[in-house]
This record gives sequence, structure tokens and C-alpha cells, in this order.
Amino acid sequence: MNKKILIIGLGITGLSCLNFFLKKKIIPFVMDKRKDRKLIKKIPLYVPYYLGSLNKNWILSSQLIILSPGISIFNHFILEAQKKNIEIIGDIELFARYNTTPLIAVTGTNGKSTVTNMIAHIMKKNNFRVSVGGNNGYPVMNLLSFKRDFYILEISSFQLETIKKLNIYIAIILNISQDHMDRYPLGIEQYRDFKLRIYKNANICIYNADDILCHPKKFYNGKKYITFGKILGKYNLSFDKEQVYLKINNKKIFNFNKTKLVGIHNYLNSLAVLAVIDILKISKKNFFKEINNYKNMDHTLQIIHKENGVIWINDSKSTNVNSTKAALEYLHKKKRIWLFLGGYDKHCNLYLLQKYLQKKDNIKIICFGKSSKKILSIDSRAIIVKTIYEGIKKIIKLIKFGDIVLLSPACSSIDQFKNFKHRGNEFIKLVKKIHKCNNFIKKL
Ligand code: UMA
Repeated sequence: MNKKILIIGLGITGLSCLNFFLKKKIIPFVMDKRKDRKLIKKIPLYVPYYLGSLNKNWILSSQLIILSPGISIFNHFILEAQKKNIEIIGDIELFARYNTTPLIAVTGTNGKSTVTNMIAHIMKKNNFRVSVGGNNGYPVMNLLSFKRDFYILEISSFQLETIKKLNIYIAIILNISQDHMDRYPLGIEQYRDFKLRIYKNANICIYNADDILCHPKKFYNGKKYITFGKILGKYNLSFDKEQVYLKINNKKIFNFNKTKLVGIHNYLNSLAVLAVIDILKISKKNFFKEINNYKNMDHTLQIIHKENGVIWINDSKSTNVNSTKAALEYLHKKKRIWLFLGGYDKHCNLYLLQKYLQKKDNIKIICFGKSSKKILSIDSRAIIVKTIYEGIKKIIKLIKFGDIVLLSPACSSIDQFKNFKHRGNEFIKLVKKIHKCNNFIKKL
């Protein structure tokens, strides 16, 4: 490749692209708005770099730009580059140009990681060689060195902004609701349009029939469409008293209540997985066997502590309203809930929670972080604190036998933490610490 290549953003994506090019003996230019010693150390001496801000001249004089997902294609320098017909792609498209392994790709506002992992887990158990990459934190360029039957990709809307000819065997959209509105000023339709790009070169499209936003805008001959949903779709759910069953073509064939899965949203996730399993001709018996024992991932409705009849739950992965609603739907009938809400709202409409919360007087809110004032305006009874720790200290004496304490913030963590995992792990640490202290005091 004789082009002048520029990699913008040197997080895990940018660095994986840099390594890829260097292995091919191609030396790209690199750029990042950050400038620190740690970052400089990661760049080999012979690679030209520009750090501290984005350099317009470098951008406009390049011939191929590899844009990291954290940088929007609507960045004004990037828009100028587009006008000059400079090719702009992301790591997913770069990967697609070198990849020969069939792809299963999952997107959606919520449940991407769960579904990606479930598919990989069941395929592995059934002797497929698979690896997982993408938005889950394992850059796709690193997958290319593994010989596999399938790669399973978790793809975000940010990553879909820069795809061009990504060929996918099975593409899945789980659900679409408000998220990342700071990146999509034109609203949810704009966000949706990027999500729908996953169908473009897919052989088979699987989507949630109940969620109109997931429906393809056009249907093409030669593509196969498979649906799932709570009510609609080929694969759906049937509710009978307290029991929830899997229904295929109107026939009840599996009781979800007997599994370890938590919440209707996870039953729905597993319907999308089953659609994939059927395409791959893995037996349903094997699917049921694995799904029976499948435990939800860390930071998603994860029970972290039980003491004095109080259950502490970490759902830090909830970074938008619908995800928090799903957690509450699962828990609300049960007990009084102390709900930790807060963080950076990504310009999303937190008032969507208001209607939901107004009907539930068993939910007490503790709001923290950047959006705490907004949350207080949704529920004037909320307890406002600066940090999660302050919140725990405030409620520890108020919680009673039978209560649930839930961290399901409906917001991104970046105002106070590195990411949702960091936020969840800090919550776990604080909960353990406060109980240790209390028990110590009791012993005195
Ligand atoms: N940077 C700039 N200019 C900017 C913005 C960022 O130079 O205007 C630089 C930063 O200084 C930093 C680098 O870009 O050095 C970071 O790049 P990045 O934000 O693209 O992050 P990566 O480390 O490459 O991680 C990305 C995804 N991050 C985002 O989409 C924001 C990771 O998803 C993903 O796991 C990883 O690629 C591997 O594919 C994270 C995420 O938050 C988990 N995703 C969003 C979500 O899930 O809601 C979409």
C-alpha cells in the first residue's frame, strides 16, 4: 500500500491498527488529542506522530484515514476530509478488507455483549472454533491472527459509522432505544440509521420484530430475514401465570423460569441466540442444555452481597434508560429498591424514566455524579450525593431486612470512572468495605 495512511486515536483500536500496518511493513502516521509520556512510549520511534490535538494539515494531506470509534465522523476536520474525497474508514472496515472468516455480528442498544458471549459459548460447546471481538474490548484487528470457523463481533453504532463493504453472514439487531444522543444531534433516527447499516451486506438478518426501530427500511431478495420478540416474531415468548415459555411457531417448547437467566430482556436475548443456533444446525437440545446453566455477565444484575436480608446488586453496565428499566422490571415486584442513578447522561432523555418511576413507590433514588440535578428534577424525593460512596453511607442505616440496593445508573460512567467495569468494581469494593467496617464495629 503506497498511500499516506493516518490513524486517528491511539486507544486500543488505533494501536491494534498501528501494529497491523507495522507487521505489513507499512508505516502510517498517527495522531491523538492526548499527549502524555505513557502514550509516546507506545509509539515506535520511526512512526511519525502528532499529539496534543488533531492536526488539520495532517488530516487533509492523508489519503486513507483510520478513525477510532471514539471520534465522530461529524468532527469538522473529518467532514472537511470527506469533502476532499479522502477515504475514511474504521478498524471494522479495515479488518473486513483482510478477513476471510465468516462473521456473525451483533448490535443493539442493550444486550450486545450478552448475546455475543452466549453465541460464542454455545458454538464452542458444539465444536465450532470461534473468537469474539469488537466493542467488547478486543479490537477486531487482533482477531485476524486466529484461524477460526467464525468470528463473532459485537459492533457499536460508532463502529458502524465507518463501515463500507463489511460482509456479514448473520447480522443481528437486538433493540434500539435512546443512547449516545450527544453524538447524534438529529436524534434517535440518526442513531438508528447507523445501526441499520449492519444489514447492508449481510446474508441473514435477525431482528426484534416487536421493536419497530430494528426493522430494515428495505427488504431485499436474496437476503433472509428472521424475527424474534416478546410477542411478535418466529421465536417469541408465551406467558402463563408466573411462567415464561419459549414459543416457536405457536408451540411452547421451553420454560425460561427453570434457567439461571435473569429478566425478560435476557429471555429475549436468548431467542436471538436460538435463531443463530438453528441457522448453524446445532440441536435445540444442546441449546437448552447450555442456556439452562448460563449465568448473566458481571456488572449485569450481578448479586454482589447478601447480608441481614438485604441484597446488593451491581448493574453498572446499564448506561441508558432502557437498560435500567429492564433491571427494575425484573426486580420491582419483589421488594423495596434503593436505586443508584447517575453519571453522564450522553444528552439522553432521563425524563423517560420519570413516568416509570412515578408509578413505583417502592423505589427510592440516590442520584450521584454529573446528572444528579437532572435526576432530582425527575424525582424530588431523591437523595442527592456527590459520589456512590457518600450514597452508601447515607442509606446504610435506612435499609431494612428484605430491601434491595441496586446500582443501575442509566448513564455513562465517564464523569467519575474509567468505564462501567471500573464503576462496578468500585461499587463492589465499597459495599464489601462498609460491611466489613460495620461488622467490626458490632464486634467491639
Ligand atoms: N481521541 C482523540 N480525539 C477525540 C476523541 C478521542 O484523539 O476526539 C483519542 C483519545 O485521546 C484516546 C483514543 O482516541 O487516546 C481513544 O479511542 P476510542 O475512544 O475510539 O477508544 P478505544 O480505546 O479505541 O476503544 C474503542 C471503543 N471506544 C469507544 O467506542 C468510545 C471501545 O468501546 C471498544 O471496546 C474498543 O474500541 C475495541 O473495539 C467502549 C465503549 O464505550 C467500551 N463503546 C460505546 C458503548 O459501548 O456504549 C460505543
